[in-house]
Amino acid sequence: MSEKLNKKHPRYDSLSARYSLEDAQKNGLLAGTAMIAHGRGEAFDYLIGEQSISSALNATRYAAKLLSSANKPIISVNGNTAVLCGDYLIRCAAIIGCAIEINIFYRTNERITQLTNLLKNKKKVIAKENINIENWAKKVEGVKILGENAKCKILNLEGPRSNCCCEGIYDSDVIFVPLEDGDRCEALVQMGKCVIVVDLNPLSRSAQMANVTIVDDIARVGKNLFESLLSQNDLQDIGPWDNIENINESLRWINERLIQLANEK
Ligand code: PTJ
Repeated sequence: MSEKLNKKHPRYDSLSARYSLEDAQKNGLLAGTAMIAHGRGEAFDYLIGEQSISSALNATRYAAKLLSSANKPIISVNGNTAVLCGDYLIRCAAIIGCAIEINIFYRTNERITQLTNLLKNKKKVIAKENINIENWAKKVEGVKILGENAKCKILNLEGPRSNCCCEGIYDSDVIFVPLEDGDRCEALVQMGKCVIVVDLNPLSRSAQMANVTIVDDIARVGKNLFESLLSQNDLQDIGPWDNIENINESLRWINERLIQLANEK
């Protein structure tokens, strides 16, 4: 589907994301409700202006700093995230030196296996990239893709969505977890983890619960996070962090944009 798209199309990014999700849905990688979740995100992205606003860029830079200095960082990936920015998150994990855990809300063994294969195949391609980082191929090959042997439980959470890997999410101190659900985000915070979420809806429960909230599209965040990790020097001056104030900044942005749009009509 995506090959038919003209790169000059004004909605190229948005349409190619939709088509990637459509293909992935047909191949059984996504949850049945994945498109609904994506559509909800798109609505907020429209209000934001389909761009990474300064509060989001600051949160992303702070996330890069936290992930780089953590003892046991982990990147958690669900179906939508793997399809929309699996490549960039593998690059980020290679720089951080952490594992990626496939941790999905609608858990089936088939989906875990398919998403594991997707990321392992992406790793092979990314390892061959000409990126100016010492031992790049080795670093990429070293990124563990966890998720299959989920023998531990996220505390205070019922059902299969509480399953996680003991050496991954369970043991982590800093967790990057895009498009998370509110209950699981709350449970992870209660376990004492530093939780970084990505959510286009600044008012969602996960956005409000997290320690660091990036109000931005996951595909843009993947690229921005990678660039922040590459330029470590720029990260020194960030923090202390006021997450509620940063979320409020994104709400003020949306508010001002709506007033501006209304005045243009
Ligand atoms: O692969 P699974 O089984 O883990 O399922 C993944 C989904 C996303 C279907 C599942 O986690 C789910 O149902 O999520 P929710 O509760 O609908 O929440 C999704 C949140 O992510 C919403 O608040 C959306 O605004 C937001 N969102 C959707 N697409 C994006 C996004 N945020 C950032 N970037 C996006 N592309």
